[in-house]
Amino acid sequence: MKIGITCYPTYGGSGALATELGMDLARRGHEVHFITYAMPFRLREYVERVYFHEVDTSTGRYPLFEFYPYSLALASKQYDVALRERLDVLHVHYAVPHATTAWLAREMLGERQRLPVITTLHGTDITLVGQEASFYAITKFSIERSDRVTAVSQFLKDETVRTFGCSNCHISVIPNFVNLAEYHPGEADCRDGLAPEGHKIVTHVSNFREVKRVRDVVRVFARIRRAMPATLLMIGDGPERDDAEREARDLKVDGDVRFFGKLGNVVTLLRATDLFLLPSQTESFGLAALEAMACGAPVVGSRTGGLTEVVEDGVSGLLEPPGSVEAMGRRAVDVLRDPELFQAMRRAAVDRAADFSTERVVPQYEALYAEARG
Ligand code: GMT
Repeated sequence: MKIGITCYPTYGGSGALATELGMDLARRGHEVHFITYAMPFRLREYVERVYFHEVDTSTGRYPLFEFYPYSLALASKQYDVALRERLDVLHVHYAVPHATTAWLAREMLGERQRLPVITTLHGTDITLVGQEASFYAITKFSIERSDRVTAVSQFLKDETVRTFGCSNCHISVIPNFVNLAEYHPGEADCRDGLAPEGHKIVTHVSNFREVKRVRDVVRVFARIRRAMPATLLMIGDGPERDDAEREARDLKVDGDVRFFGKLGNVVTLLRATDLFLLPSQTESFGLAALEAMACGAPVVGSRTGGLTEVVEDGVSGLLEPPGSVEAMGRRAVDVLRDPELFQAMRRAAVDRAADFSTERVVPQYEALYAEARG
């Protein structure tokens, strides 16, 4: 099949998932065409049967435009690529504005070429952005006009139905997945240089937006740090980073917190991780948590949204209500202090991640494409 994929190319779960999907589809023999404004961050090198079509954002800066109409440029590109490459399907990730531009591209093709549009909902496109007054009607319209819609968790499907009604759309739940050939526990020396000898390694990966509660990450870590030697690896960047750094100084743990900024590949650091922290306000799935679990790191996080469909409380991780830093810290310390419990939880995290392997999940997308083509 010839598959077009549109996603956000920047650091974020939806772009990461879309890129992993494209790469795996190519491994399975499909031809994949990414259509977006920059090379997706996880696609930095040549992969057979994968092509990248850049939406030009440098032209069209006409003085009349105070705001560049990116959505129109994207729709035109999706239309061009679909026609030229004879795409069989167009799969867009994150509804705003991708489901809308895909609908436009399909309308432009009209009778000339059938182009089924598949929209995957990822989270904040439904729980935050899509609900804003200026986007609500068009998001609902575009979801309803997609040929197929998927959500990355049951939570997100329910949330979409609750928020938008979506009487006409049949939403399939296809969970996020992890490539176990790459994400697996590391050897003993994988921790070298990351933290002083004898330190527990605690990690957080996100885009440091408000919804991630990154100050809570630092607060939970401070409770662990009070109980034992430990180092916190903070990976990513975003609007809340300064606050997180200030919190680390205020709690006097800044000497044991390392801020790495954005990293293209986090697997090396995840393999060295003892515990992964994700105390978000809401999380439709928690792809970063799944990748950490595959590397053998139990997750301490929020009992919220789709995270409860990934992490089993008390088995492969620990879940507490958002904001419960005291409980998260206390339970994290209990596990880290008990080598037997910790090893059991580590094994359970790896086992749980295997339920979401590429091999189990990607065929579900292939089947959906085939169904959409009819
Ligand atoms: O908020 C983010 O972390 C980024 C966002 C995105 O769309 O890039 O992530 C959402 O999609 C991920 C991939 O499906 C999910 O794993 C995240 O849980 C989800 N984020 C939220 O719901 C806050």
